[in-house]
Amino acid sequence: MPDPEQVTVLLPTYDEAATIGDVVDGFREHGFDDVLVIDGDSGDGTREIAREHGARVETQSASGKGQAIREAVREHIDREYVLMADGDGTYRPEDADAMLAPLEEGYDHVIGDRFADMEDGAMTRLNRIGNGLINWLFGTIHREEFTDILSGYRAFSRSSFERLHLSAEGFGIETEMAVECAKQGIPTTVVPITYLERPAGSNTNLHPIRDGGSSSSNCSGGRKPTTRCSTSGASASRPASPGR
Ligand SMILES: Nc1nc2c(ncn2[C@@H]2O[C@H](COP(=O)(O)OP(=O)(O)OP(=O)(O)O)[C@@H](O)[C@H]2O)c(=O)[nH]1
Ligand SMILES: [Mg+2]
Repeated sequence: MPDPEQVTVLLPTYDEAATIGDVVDGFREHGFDDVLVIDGDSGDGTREIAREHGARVETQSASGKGQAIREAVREHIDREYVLMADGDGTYRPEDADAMLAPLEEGYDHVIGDRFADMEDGAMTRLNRIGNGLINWLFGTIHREEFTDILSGYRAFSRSSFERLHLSAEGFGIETEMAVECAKQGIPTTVVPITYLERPAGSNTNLHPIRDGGSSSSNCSGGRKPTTRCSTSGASASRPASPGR
């Protein structure tokens, strides 16, 4: 597993005052000394709480989760690896080691599979169905089995992120990252994680119809021609040079 000193934990937030303190504490207690909160100009004190709990805090220059992630990685992170999660307490710092380990085994992008262990109430029935359709569509078009392309728990090398052509402003960013990993032949793998229900008192930013629509349209990869890349089997594309 990479040394925590090589890793920045990246947390995009918009109005997550109810949870951000515990989330920052969780990752710091797990040994990560650089926790970056990229905030969408929250009005509920998210940034102040994050700072009090020891995070580095930046306010994004525009809006949307996608824009926030792109700006954060390109302008505010210089470490080799990024561990991206949400600020709403749905992803566990305890899964961080498993997420990061493949980055030293030749993979450049890791997707946390929420369906491996999903807490009751963590995802609505409608969202489960939408996720299933989007993952099926992605697999059919790109011939890659990434299992859970909408997952917000990701680990990746900063150098591989720079190779992705990303333009999604909002929640389409996860789909776009998966599409680009397939297109650019980025060695990608999937690891099982636990997905928790949002704690009481925190509110979703997701709109299932609007955001589901943008994710499924991103699935095809827009106007660029679809290229296939090598597939190693059930759940991953092979690293270019194992054991790196
Ligand atoms: N910086 C930034 N973060 C955002 C923005 N919109 C959402 N986020 C954050 O992105 C993360 C994912 O958003 P969620 O609302 O949890 O979306 P979701 O996980 O698909 O939906 P839930 O099932 O309700 O948790 C959270 O930490 C949000 O606070 C934004 O415009 N800017
Ligand atoms: Mg969430």
